[in-house]
This record gives sequence, C-alpha cells and structure tokens, in this order.
Amino acid sequence: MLTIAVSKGRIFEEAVPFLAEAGITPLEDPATSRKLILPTSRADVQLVIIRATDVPTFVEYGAADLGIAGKDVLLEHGSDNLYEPLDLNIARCRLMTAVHKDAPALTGRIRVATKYVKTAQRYFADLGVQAEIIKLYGSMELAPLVGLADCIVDLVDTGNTLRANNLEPRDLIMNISSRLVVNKAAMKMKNRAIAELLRQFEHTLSR
Ligand code: PRT
Ligand code: MG
Repeated sequence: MLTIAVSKGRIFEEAVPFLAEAGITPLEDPATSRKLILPTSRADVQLVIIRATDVPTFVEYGAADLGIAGKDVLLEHGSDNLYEPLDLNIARCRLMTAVHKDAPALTGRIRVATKYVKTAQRYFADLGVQAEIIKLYGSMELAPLVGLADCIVDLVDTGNTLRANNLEPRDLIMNISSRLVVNKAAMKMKNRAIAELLRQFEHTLSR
C-alpha cells in the first residue's frame, strides 16, 4: 500500500491531474467527504487528508509514504529527513513582506507578524535587520492596521487580500510552489512503486 498525504483545497485540486496520470482517482471528494483516509481507484494507493502544515510531519514519520506540500510549509518545518524529488509547480504564490500602503521606509528595530516564524527570522537576520517576530496563526493582514506590527510576512497570489486591507507588498522573499516529498525509508522499501509514480508525475509536468 502507498499512502499519499495531501491537504484539501488548492493543493488537492491542482494535484488531481498528477494523480490521474498515475491512475489514481479518489473514490470520494475530499471537499465534501468527512473521511480522513480516502480509498482510490487503485487498490494499492490511499490518500490521507490533513492540514497543509501537517504534511511534512506525516511523511517524515512514515505515516505517509509521500506527500504534497508548499515550499513555504517545508521551509518552516525545516527537516532534512525528507526527500523532495519533484517541484510540481502547482499552488504557486510568493512569500513576501507587506506593509501599510502609507508606511514610511522601515528602519531600526521592526516588529513582524507572521505564521512563518523561522523563515522570517532567517530572512531578516540575513539582511542584518533587527526584527522582533510575532507569531500569528491567521489574519496576518490585521497586524499593521491595529499597531501590532510594522510589517507582515505572508503569501501573496493576486494581491487582492493585501489591497482589501490597505496593505501593499514590499519585498519578495521567495517564489513558492508545491513539492512532492517522500519518506526516506519508503523510498528504499517501496522503490519500484514510488519510482513509477515519479515517472508519471514527471510526464504530467512535461506536458
Ligand atoms: O487553510 P488552512 O488553515 O487549512 O491551511 P493553509 O492555509 O496552510 O492551507 P491552504 O490550502 O490555504 O494553502 C496550502 C498551500 O497553498 C500553502 O502552503 C501555499 O504553499 C499554497 N498557496 C498558494 C497559498 C496561496 N497560494 C494563497 N494565496 N496559500 C495561501 N494563500 C492565501 C494567503 O495566505 C493570503 O491569505 O491567500 C491569501 C492571498 O491571496 P491573494 O490572491 O489575495 O493575494
Ligand atoms: Mg488557508
């Protein structure tokens, strides 16, 4: 049995063509099903439906053989205990800093609200900027509006969320896409099945 960890929402939706190329169709729609383990059209493949941020954990511990996770999540999770053989180039966005549209240039010690604590810490340290990082779990955009932070670090796609809150993007930290990750032991023990899946995913990418 191959177990693939995936989050519902945009990653699952954009992963469907990759799965289909490998003959994998979930027997229920994760958007409406309450099941956390979804059987598929292939008797030897099941999906586990989990939070995006939990995907590296499941794969690292071998609770799933493979997973699909955003580079943002992988960076923040920060484990060397995973193989990352394939950039699926899906769920693309940018990890950026953003500030109030009327904000002056940031100088001196700044306060940064984000859920990407480790990534933000590393980014500002590399720039030599003194930053106090404030961990939030959501609605980062609110922080500069109510004086909680000078700046946020968050994902930007269309920019609509920032604009709707009178914020604007400043600096690009990294272009983000979702990656296939593989458990290290599974890569050895289930090499034939995983190598075949990799080939099929690569074939989808090349079309
Ligand atoms: O939603 P939930 O709390 O369950 O978890 P999650 O937010 O981690 O999951 P999900 O499915 O929303 O995101 C999964 C992955 O999709 C992320 O880890 C990214 O790699 C990728 N991705 C791609 C995005 C976006 N684009 C994106 N636009 N993730 C989130 N957003 C959010 C962003 O945080 C901001 O709130 O969308 C808003 C900005 O969008 P625009 O279009 O208004 O700029
Ligand atoms: Mg979300």
